[in-house]
Amino acid sequence: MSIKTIVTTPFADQKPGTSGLRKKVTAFQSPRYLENFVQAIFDTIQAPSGSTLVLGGDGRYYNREAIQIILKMAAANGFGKVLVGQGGILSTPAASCVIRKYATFGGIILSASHNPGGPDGDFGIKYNTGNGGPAPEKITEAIYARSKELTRYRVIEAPDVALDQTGTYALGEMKVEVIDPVADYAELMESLFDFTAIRALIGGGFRLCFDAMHAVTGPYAREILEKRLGAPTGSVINGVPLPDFGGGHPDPNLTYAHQLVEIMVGAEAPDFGAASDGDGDRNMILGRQFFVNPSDSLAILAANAALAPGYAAGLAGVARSMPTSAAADRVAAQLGIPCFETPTGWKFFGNLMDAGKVTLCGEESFGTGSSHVREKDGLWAVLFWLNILAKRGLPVEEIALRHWAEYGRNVYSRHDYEGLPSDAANALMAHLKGQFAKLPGQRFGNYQVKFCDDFSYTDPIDGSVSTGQGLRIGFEDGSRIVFRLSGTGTEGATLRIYLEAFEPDPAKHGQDAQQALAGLIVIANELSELKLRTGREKPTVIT
Ligand code: VG1
Ligand code: CO
Repeated sequence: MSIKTIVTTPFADQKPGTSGLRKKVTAFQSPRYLENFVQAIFDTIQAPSGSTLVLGGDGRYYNREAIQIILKMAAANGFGKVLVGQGGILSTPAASCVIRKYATFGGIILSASHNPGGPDGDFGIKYNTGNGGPAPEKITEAIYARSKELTRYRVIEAPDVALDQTGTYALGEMKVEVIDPVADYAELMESLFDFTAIRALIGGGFRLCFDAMHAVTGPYAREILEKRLGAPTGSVINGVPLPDFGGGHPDPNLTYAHQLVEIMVGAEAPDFGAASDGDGDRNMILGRQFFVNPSDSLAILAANAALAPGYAAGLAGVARSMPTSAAADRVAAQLGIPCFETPTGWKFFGNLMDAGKVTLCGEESFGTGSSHVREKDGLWAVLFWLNILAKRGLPVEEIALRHWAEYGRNVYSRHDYEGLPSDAANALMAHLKGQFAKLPGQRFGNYQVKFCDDFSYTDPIDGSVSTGQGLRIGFEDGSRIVFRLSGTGTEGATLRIYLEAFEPDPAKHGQDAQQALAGLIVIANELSELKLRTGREKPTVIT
């Protein structure tokens, strides 16, 4: 088998964002683009000859083609074996699970997560290290640096590998093992949660609806929820992964998961609804006519963790990203465990989990997870909720209301403005930052500014520093506004405004978040000159 060295020239734009390199499919299809980035990964990670790699993706358009290219490049770069999900499928948490279980050198995950797919949609690629987690910034920066100086890549000439049958195949000197993408993951879930109790709950007439949004979780949810836990066939909707996600936007929020939302607000609504995203690492949890904010979900899981067998021994600590509400902090304080505040993106949780400092982690963006893998995990969160519901025997809404009554409610919302011109978004951020010197002490209605800063983080384990992670304006009463630009989009800029206020009074806990936060929303819009600078009257997505 001949290894070919292909001469190339660098692309200037291969800088990984919050979660890997995401671009339009057409960008990845342009000659040498994918190859260059993959070679930059291989050159950076310096895997010893004969190492094993995990490879899979969320099934979106171009997944199969990319897998064939990466396999041939892995063979040319001295890997001994690649574990690939059947059909090229591996959800992000399942990839993390497989990397850890088989102690591989690392893995490559093909996904643009919640971004739309199809020929005109998005594609993405990211590298995960041997702990199963997204490569830390030190490595992603090195990959980017390497991509800018690349002069050649290596690939073998060989026929494509059959991906649709499990089994072991030879590709040059390298072995390709096509594995069942669900089995290892499902086994891990059974080890963490009380499947017997959940089966009894479902057997007793409890009804659930899981929306896989035509993305990667379909096969996982069918196997676990319908087959192993006995939910009636059809409990999983949109369960067949499609290359274009059925034309939808596989983002489990109130806007894009509208089919599920309509079911859950309807008269015949089931007891429990959930959805996951393109690559299976996000989750949205709904009760009957009730939405669980992801920040609250993290806090509720932490408070009830002892009910799940995998967490009965207690939590070492919890971690949340900075824009996530402080609801989890209150639970941690009561449990007497530490709570860490990290920048946005799962890569910042890895060191804390590896060091045994935290067990549960979460983000406001529908991401929750634990040290069982090193990625956020959508179905894991769904099973955790089902475990809690089975043990407590209360409706979702009642669990949330009782939680707030005990801890107080961190009323929370995120407003996203998608597809803004980058110049306008950058100028808005600069304008905000320019006011920071004079804001502290100023009063706006009922709110007095206590502090403002641009969040930066020093990793407590390796001391690495990450700056420019979001503009924070904190008020004397503990409420706050955070402004951030997204690092996962592929078109223009997305501005995220995160709003949070604390409400101790249970009589007010039923209030609509947008109403409760109305005062802060006005302040956020005025301080940022939002309308003037973006021309937008209202957010694209409200969470
Ligand atoms: C978004 C979320 C962030 C999440 C990231 C990757 O990033 O805000 O919390 O970790 O997506 O999730 P950003 O930079 O667009 O705000 V996923 O499910 O897209 O891998
Ligand atoms: Co995702």
